Amino acid sequence: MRPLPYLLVTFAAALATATAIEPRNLVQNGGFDTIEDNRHPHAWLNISHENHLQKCGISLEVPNESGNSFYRITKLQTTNVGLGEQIVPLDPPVKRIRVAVRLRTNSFQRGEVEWQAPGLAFAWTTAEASGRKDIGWGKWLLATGPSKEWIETERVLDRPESTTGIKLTVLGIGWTGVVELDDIVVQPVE
Ligand SMILES: [Ca+2]
Repeated sequence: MRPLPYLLVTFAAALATATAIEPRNLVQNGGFDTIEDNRHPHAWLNISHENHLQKCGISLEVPNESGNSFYRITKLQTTNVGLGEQIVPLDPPVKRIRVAVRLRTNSFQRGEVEWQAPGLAFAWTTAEASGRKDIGWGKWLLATGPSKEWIETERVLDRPESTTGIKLTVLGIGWTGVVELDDIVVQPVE
């Protein structure tokens, strides 16, 4: 039989493992490493029909640069359209999350208002179908200006009680230009 102190230490370690929140990324295919139909990024719902995208002057690609894949949106018109969506479920113990994305926005023209910029929008989701709760644009991860380099932006958000997940939407509202996204992260931090 093992001595009591050994058992206590083992029990404490097991408890710590059970309660600690792992810093894992909950987003599926946040790095755009896998594609479907040789074209669409896996796990990102394409919410607009192909014909509609063409009519709106939009093309979506998953190019590869030195072995790294990313999402590229070319948008020639100011038409409003959603360009990819993923709902990330959050387990009840998660109180706070870090959301991050890398953006490269070689050339883009903002829409008429400040939030009409390329990037990632969020909304909390709840179990009820009608229960989507918007998160204001001030907390979205949007490009602040053209950049030839990749720029990572992040926010830490407190998850409201009764919400069950966060919906990420790649937004195409008002802006025109070429925008690239990579390494999208939703990470529990508390
Ligand atoms: Ca990538």
